[in-house]
Amino acid sequence: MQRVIIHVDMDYFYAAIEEREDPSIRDKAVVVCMYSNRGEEGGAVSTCNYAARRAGIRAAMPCRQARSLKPDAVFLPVRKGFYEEVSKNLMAILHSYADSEEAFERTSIDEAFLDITRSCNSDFDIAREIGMRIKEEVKAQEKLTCSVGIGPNKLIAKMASSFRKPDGITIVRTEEVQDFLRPMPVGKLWGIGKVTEDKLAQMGIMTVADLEEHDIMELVRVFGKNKGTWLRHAASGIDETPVRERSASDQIGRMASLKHDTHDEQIVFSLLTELADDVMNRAQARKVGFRSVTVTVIFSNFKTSTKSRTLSHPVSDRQALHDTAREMMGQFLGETTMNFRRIGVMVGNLSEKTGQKSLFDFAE
Ligand code: TTP
Ligand code: CA
Repeated sequence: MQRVIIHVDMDYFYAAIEEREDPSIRDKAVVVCMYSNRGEEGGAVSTCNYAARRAGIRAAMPCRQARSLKPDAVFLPVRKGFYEEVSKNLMAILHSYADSEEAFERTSIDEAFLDITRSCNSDFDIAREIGMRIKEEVKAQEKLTCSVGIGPNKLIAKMASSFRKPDGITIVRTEEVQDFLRPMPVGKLWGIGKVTEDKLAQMGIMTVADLEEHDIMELVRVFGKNKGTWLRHAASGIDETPVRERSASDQIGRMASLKHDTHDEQIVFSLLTELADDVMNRAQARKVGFRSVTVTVIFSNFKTSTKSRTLSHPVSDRQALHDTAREMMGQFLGETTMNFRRIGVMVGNLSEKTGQKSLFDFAE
C-alpha cells in the first residue's frame, strides 16, 4: 500500500503564542529571546514573527543584534513551560488524525509526523482534505496557524511543509517527487547540515539533481558507506523510515555551555568527559543499556550540528561511551575551525537488557 505521511509544522511558534496571548502586539515585530546563563547580553533569538523576519531578524541571532535591526520591536523572554502546555494540546489534536495510536511521531515542540495511509486509503486528494481539516481544527481550537506537508514518506512530507509558509499546505505525490526535489539546493534536503553542504559544494554538488547524478562510489568514499548511501537515497526522495512514537524517556542527555567560545581540543574534551560521565551515571542508575550515542555542538554562530552512532545491540559501557563521544567530537574539531559554544552528549534507544559488556563496533 502506498504510504501517505503528513508533516505539521506550527508557524513562528513561540512568537505566534505570544501574539495570541496579547493581540495588542499583533501588528508589531515580536522577538522571543532566550537569555542564557551569560545574562541578557549573551541572549539569542529563539524565534520571531514575520514582521521581525522582514527586518532581517532570525532565530539564533544575538538579541543585541536584533535590537539594533529593529529597535521598536517587542522583545519577550521565552516561556518554555507555557509553550509546552500549548504543544500538548496541539499534539492531542494532531494525534487524533493519525491512523492509530502508534502512527504518530512528535519530533519537536511544534512539529509532528502522522501516518494517514489507511485513513485516506492511499489517496492524495483525500489526504489533502485531511490536511485542511487539521489546519482548521488547529486554528479553531488553539488560534494558531500551521503549515502542512503531505508526501509518500517522512522526508518528502517534511520538506513539503516548509515549501509554503506560513499557513500553507503542499502535496507532493509519488510521481511529483523528482520535480519537487531536483531543483532544490542540496542544503534544503532534510538531514543535510552545514558541514555536509559545504563538503558537497567543494565536490561541485549544488542542487539535489547534482547529488542524484553524482558517482555513488565517490559519495561513499567521502562520507562513508551509510551516509553516502543515505545521501543518494535522499536525493532520489527515497525514505523508508517509519512514523513511530518516540518518548523522551527513550534517551538520556546532557548539554552545557563552554566557559568561553573555543576550539581548544583539551577544553572541549574535558567538558565532554564530564557530560559523558554524568549521562553514564544516569543510565546506570536507571539500569538501562543504550544502543545509540549522539554528540551535539552549538557553534559560536548558534548553528547546531549532531553526529550519531548506532550499535547492533545495547551496551552499558563507560569506556565505549567515552571513546565514541570523543571520536565524534574529534571529527567536529577537524571539520571546522569555528568556535564551539555549547556541547552535548546523549544516549538513546534505551533498553533494560544489555548485550555484551564492552564493544567497539559502533557503526556510523
Ligand atoms: P521552528 O519550527 O524552527 O521555527 P518557528 O516555528 O518559530 O518558525 P517557522 O514558521 O519558520 O516554523 O522552531 C519551533 C520553535 O522552537 C520556535 O518557535 C522557537 C524554538 N526555537 C528555538 O528556541 N531556537 C532555535 O534556534 C529555533 C530554530 C527554534
Ligand atoms: Ca515551526
